[in-house]
Amino acid sequence: MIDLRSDTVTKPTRGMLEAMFKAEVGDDVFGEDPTANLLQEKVAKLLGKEDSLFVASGTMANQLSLRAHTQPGDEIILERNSHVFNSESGGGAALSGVQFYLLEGDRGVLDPSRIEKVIRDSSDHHRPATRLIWIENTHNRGGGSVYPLEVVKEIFRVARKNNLLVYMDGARLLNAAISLGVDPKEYTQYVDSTILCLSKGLGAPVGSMVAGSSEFINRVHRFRKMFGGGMRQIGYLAAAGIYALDHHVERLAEDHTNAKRLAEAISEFKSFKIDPKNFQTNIIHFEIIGQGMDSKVVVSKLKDKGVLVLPRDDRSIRAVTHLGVDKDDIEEVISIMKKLFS
Ligand code: TLP
Repeated sequence: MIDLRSDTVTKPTRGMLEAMFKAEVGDDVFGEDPTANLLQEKVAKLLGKEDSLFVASGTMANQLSLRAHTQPGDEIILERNSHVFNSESGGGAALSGVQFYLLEGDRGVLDPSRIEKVIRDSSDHHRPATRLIWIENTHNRGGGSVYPLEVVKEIFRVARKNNLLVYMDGARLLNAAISLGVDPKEYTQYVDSTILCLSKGLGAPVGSMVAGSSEFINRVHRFRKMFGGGMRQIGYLAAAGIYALDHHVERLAEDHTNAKRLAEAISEFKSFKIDPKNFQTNIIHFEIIGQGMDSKVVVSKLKDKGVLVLPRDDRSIRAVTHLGVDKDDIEEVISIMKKLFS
């Protein structure tokens, strides 16, 4: 099977498994896991923040950050297709008691001037308190779209002017940085806190990192414990994360090239519509325009030929490249699709 459903399907490489096998471990709830401590220092340095913390998943990283940054009743400004709003089981309402002010983005990317218009008047007690501007980079449902640095800088300026914080769901932050050819700190200098997932394109089996000020991470740490996310000998998992950061960052560019190649090939097929220019990283979306077909049909025809993709809605499909699929696999997918759909 060539699995293009998500970059979460990656499995540890041999080198990663060896690094995990050799990891030195201790009880992380006592703060005594040397490999977890090393990973946390490494990520704080990579992202230019005072501290970072290993947590179980991207969802947990987002939810803990939301809880640590806000009070119940606060309002968060975010894009309407954000992961935290659509795909985290209503956690923002359930666990933090916050409400969301949704804006429409351009393939997920928010316009700073529109953000500024919806910030609440803090002197009016009828209004909820706007607390946080939440951006997602790359934006998953936007098609792996990359925030331009200038836009993040301007969002930060608007936030500071209005006494607000900026948070980045950077599950795929390194895809964004690699795509622009910049150091991730170019982004993180303009956000108060961010996450980074180790178990997506980076290929680790488990784990995400939250990074920010020491005071913020201390709060996140407390909530991680409260929500049952304190884990013991996590060095085995942290070792996979360290290996991923040492070996799998630069290669994200290959995933972007493979996604671009697939998008360009699909744009030639009569049954589908896609503008390859819209896809800068490892996620592509294509619309079904062929008669008598819908997403279910396309997904099942591809599955019969050994290719897995995800339906987005009735007439749209998502495909994601990652370290488990190489250039030859992509050529194979193109030739299968040519036979089925061109
Ligand atoms: N996205 C997953 C699934 O939820 C659909 C995927 O396959 O794309 N932020 C962003 C931007 C994400 O895309 C995801 C996962 C998360 C957070 C949550 O990460 P996990 O799955 O580790 O909880």
